[in-house]
Amino acid sequence: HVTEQRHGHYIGGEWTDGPSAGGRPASGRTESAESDSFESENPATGETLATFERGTAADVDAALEAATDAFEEWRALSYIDRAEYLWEIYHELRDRHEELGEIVSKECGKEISEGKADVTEAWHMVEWAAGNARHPHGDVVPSEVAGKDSSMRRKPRGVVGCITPWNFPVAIPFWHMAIALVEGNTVVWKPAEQTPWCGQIIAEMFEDAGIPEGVFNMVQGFGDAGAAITDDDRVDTVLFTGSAEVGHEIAGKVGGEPGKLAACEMGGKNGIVVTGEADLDIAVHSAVMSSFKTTGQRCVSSERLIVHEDVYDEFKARFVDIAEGIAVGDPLEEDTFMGPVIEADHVEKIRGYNDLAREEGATVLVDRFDLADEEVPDGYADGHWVGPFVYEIDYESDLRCLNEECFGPHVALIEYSGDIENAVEIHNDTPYGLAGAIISEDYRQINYFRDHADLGLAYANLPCIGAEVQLPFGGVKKSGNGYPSAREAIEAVTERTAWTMNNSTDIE
Ligand code: TXE
Repeated sequence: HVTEQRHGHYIGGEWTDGPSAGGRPASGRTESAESDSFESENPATGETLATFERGTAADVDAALEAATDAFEEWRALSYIDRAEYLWEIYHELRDRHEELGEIVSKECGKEISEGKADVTEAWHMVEWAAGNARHPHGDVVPSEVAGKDSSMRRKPRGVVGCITPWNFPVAIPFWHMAIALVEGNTVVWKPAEQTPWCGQIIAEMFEDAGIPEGVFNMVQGFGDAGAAITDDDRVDTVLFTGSAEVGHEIAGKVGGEPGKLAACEMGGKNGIVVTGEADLDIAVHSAVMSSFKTTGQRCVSSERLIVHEDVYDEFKARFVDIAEGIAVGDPLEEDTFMGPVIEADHVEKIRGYNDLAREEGATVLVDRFDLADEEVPDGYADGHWVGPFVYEIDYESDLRCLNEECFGPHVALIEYSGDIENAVEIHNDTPYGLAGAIISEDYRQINYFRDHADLGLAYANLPCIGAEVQLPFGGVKKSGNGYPSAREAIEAVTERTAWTMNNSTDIE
């Protein structure tokens, strides 16, 4: 449905340009002079893809009213009935896999197989959440007193506000929303401002699935619209994935409100430890995949490779060789490994971190930041291109380049000596704690890493790159408070009732 027309919000079961622009139906219309709009851009070409209404507090207010009004009827449905709507969306995601995968690729610059994988991950999440409707739920607990039944029961919390980033524009929204909805909550969602087209298609899927009006609402817009969601008293739970800066602000604000809850997942300064007897084929593959896939813009991308002195030189030579040759190019071409980064400002952010590493004493091993003209695909000169930047540096605790998330193909090699304890000490020496990996053939070192690395997600002999929907996804330290996604999100979107019932006539 994305065409030259301007696209609206989906509020209370209607496409609308929202109260801020007069509340007219949005579809079929051309242009509204009264409200602000914004454009979705293809980061590979710089061309405009489509134009969208820019949501304001008034539009969020209308969406929250619709979600609040819809809550009682939605929660009254059985789990199975609620899950039926999600199964419809599951089929839509499968049916529109190619189309939506291509839109992801066009709108956020991901190489096409990754664009499609974003959609696959979304339906995995929907499958898991909808399947949950037939799983045991709550706990029966033996009572301390004969003749009494005790159990822990779950209830939906009410209205869930979901705020999502651009780097997984289809998967992350479903990580938040699928479980919130099946548990009986209603939702107000704000997609990232960089990926409104994906937001539009997802909202169309909910419409096509016939979800009752007001149960799912989508307001397009920027951080001010996000803040209008988090700050409103009608919102019972906020699920957020995005930057540490905004996540901490939300966790602080919402966490201070009685009865409100926020679960936030922020980024990381992720690391891979390669021990002295590691299999270097696995180590190099893992590091390349984790550091360069999605052009380094995954929550779990690695920016620090902590390598034992016994294998350092060989690892470095092999990693550098691959980084020199990695194919950067048109994300729609299957042989591309890295597409562009999301936007012009992000190119400058990455440039800043590359410069900072130099200033802090790095020896640069690969600098393809400014791609040679012939590396940029024909006709794509206005895209947001960067290539790999790899450096080695002597570890020091307070170097900013080893502590701050760059979110690009910017990778430090750090040599360590001695035991796994030394590697883990370096690994843990950042404010973050999202994802990390150990590459080792020694199970004792692997177990030490598992038990002592400050991480929400830890991998052994695997690229630090993915996530499974049936496991919790979230971080420790600056990387998060709580789990806005996957299994543990149930805790954030349900209320627990400790239920005790007297089955005897004894009233003591
Ligand atoms: O994040 P923001 P951005 C990191 C990564 C990246 C940086 C900035 O380092 O370079 O964050 O990315 C909405 N109240 N990660 O700008 O601003 C915003 O509109 C409520 C890591 O994309 O946090 C968008 O929908 N909402 C991360 C969402 O928050 C607000 C993935 C995320 O935007 C808001 C993405 C406010 N005050 C970026 N301000 C990960 N977890 O891996 C903005 N938003």
